[in-house]
Formats: sequence, structure tokens, C-alpha cells
Amino acid sequence: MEHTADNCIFCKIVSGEIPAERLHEDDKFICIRDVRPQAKVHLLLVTKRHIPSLDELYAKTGAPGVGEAALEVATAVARKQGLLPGGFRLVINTGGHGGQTVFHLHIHLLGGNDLEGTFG
Ligand code: DGP
Repeated sequence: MEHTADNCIFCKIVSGEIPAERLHEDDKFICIRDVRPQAKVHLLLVTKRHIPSLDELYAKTGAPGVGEAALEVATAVARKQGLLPGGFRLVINTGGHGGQTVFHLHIHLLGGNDLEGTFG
């Protein structure tokens, strides 16, 4: 199936068509809870724009500053959610081999427990 903004679950969450608690919102991102948490705290920082993947961000879309802003916002959210100074992990699955299942750019923010020994 082609991954377009029309059939994108995260676009529907961004637009409000599907309701979700927003732990953060700014002009570029929303932050929501992952429905299948893999850590005590498992959040998703989701771009407001429909950018299908990290590859698309840099190769095609031309959305300047999104990558840099994402790291800054993710760190600020982690701090606000009490994940510091304990620590946290950011993961961006990219493409099928990378384990990406939702083709709308998002960063997994994991923390709240010791993640040593787990990856992704
Ligand atoms: P990835 O495999 O990196 O594409 O991660 C997609 C994540 O999105 C996965 O951990 C489950 C989560 N997810 C899928 N559908 C929904 C949804 O409708 N709402 C929320 N909050 N999370 C979702």
C-alpha cells in the first residue's frame, strides 16, 4: 500500500481526527504516547508535516531545521517528563529493514527504567 497523507494514522492524530493526549505541541511537532509501550515511558515525537521517513526528510522534502529541532524538543520533553538525569533513548526506525511500520516521521523517546541490554 502506498503511504500517503490521506491514509496516515499520524496525520489523523495531528489533525485531531483521531484524539490523543498531547504531551507537547509546537509549530513542528506533537508528542504522544506510543500505544505499544516498550519502556515505562514510551513517547513519540511526530512531525506535523507528513514526511514519510528520515530519508524523505533529507533527500526530498527539504524541511530545513526539522532534524535539529527534533533533537532539541525531544530532549526538552524528556526533561519535562522527568527522564533526566536518569537518561533516555531516542530511536528513529527507517524503512522496512529498520522496523518502520508507520510511514510518517517520528522519534521514539524511551525511558523511565534501565534500558541497558535492550535496543530499540
Ligand atoms: P515504527 O515501527 O518506528 O514505525 O513505530 C510506530 C509506533 O507507532 C509503534 O511503536 C506503535 C505506534 N502506533 C501505531 N499506531 C498508533 C496509534 O494509532 N496511536 C499511537 N499513539 N501510537 C501508535
